[in-house]
Amino acid sequence: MRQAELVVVANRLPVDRDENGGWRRSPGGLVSALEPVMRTVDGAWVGWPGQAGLHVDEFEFEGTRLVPVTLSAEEVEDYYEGFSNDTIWPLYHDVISVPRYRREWWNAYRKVNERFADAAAAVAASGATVWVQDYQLQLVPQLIRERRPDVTIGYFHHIPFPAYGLFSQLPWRRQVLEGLLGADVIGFQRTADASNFARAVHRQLRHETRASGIRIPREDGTIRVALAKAFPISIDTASYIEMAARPDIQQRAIQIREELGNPAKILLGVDRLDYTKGIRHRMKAFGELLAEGWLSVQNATLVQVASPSRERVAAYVQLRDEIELMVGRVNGTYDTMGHTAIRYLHQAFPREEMVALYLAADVMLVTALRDGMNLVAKEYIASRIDNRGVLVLSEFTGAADELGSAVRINPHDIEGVKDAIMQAVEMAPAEQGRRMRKLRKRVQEHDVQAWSRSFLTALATAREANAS
Ligand code: GDG
Repeated sequence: MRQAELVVVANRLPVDRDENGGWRRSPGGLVSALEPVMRTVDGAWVGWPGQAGLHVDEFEFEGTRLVPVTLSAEEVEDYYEGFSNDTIWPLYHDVISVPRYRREWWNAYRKVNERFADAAAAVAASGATVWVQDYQLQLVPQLIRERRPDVTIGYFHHIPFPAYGLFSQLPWRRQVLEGLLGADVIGFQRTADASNFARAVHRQLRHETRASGIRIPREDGTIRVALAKAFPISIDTASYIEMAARPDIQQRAIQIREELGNPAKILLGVDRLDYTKGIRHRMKAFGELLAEGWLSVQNATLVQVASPSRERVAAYVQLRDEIELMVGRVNGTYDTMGHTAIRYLHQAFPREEMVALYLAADVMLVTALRDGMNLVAKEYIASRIDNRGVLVLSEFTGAADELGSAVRINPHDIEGVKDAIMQAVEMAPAEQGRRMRKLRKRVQEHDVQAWSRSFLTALATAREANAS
């Protein structure tokens, strides 16, 4: 088979197994971001097929070569659920939950990162571009560089990069920084993340950091420059606009409102069930507004989609219990036969249903305590082709850097969240339109295709700079 000019390396392949043992395209934003690029070059995608112990040979899917990396059940536990989701995830989200540092997990992480790097090194054509995705694979850039000094390497970090005071807790902080520095371009969601990274590199490795990049001395005395910079990710905006214009989806939005008993206002939360998303803070604020009589179940319902996530990690099991206790209490106190306070859905829905929910929602609540970007906020905006609806947005999301016309909140300040919810519920249509038009302009001009283009352009520039 021909070697690939562009190799994407991500924890997951862009496909899911279907009932018949075949493959279907997974719905993620990254997949639609890279699809146009992959179609124009000889592309390959290296990733885990999603099932422990599943061994599959490489195969071609919709014109892209897919290279599966096999993980044993034990590796899924240690590398994925352990080090990725119980060490790095909580640490990088400002220790909202306590990170666990276990040496077996780190050893598995290293070993699995090597396997991904081997697979990528084997498929890349001479002088190819390799683009590594996210925190599960932080060692891969350097491991690829060691194997294939001829390729250009990019890395994009989808989650926050924490301040040095927190990052320095990590027993393997040097190895992680060295792993990331193997890339020519290291992309982050926000400028603050890129600065935190540069500072960690300076404190730990003493490399000089300039505006033009981080200067890494090579063994032969020359310098290699790695660029650490913000490339805020976005969504496939056109596909949301298209879905929002579909009569069947608009009809479904009307039906959702009817099924909820026609409340005057529908508030909506959509999140993976994750402790970073501030679901409890949002419910607390909503519950207090009901208790104090500012809202009633006849005039307001909160729909909370909490899609199942990482269900074998203890912190997620506990969070689910806490949230479900809270929903039970609020609903038990305020529900009537015909109206509910919180319609809680611990389920995953098709994208069409999500867009119908976005269309039905008068107020979208994004109350994350820490979030790399938060695509839900952008999806809501893209879907509001009627220029109505209000986005309440936590300032601790990457999205807050771009979406200045949202109603901003500090989710820790429950009184502030209550005020923001009331401001959103009572906002006049003209004011909604004024804000929504500005927000829509941003997500239309800056979609996920623009994101991948700008990253790949920076990578091409870095290649030229380091070659000269
Ligand atoms: C990470 C970073 C960063 C959710 N439930 C359902 C469903 N979803 C979709 C949403 C959205 C996506 O999942 C979630 O993306 P977010 O950005 O909100 O959050 P994370 O999953 O934490 O993503 C984050 C992102 O990476 C990209 O860089 O923004 O900060 O944490 O697209 O719509 N989709 C469907 N059914 C569901 O039930 N179909």
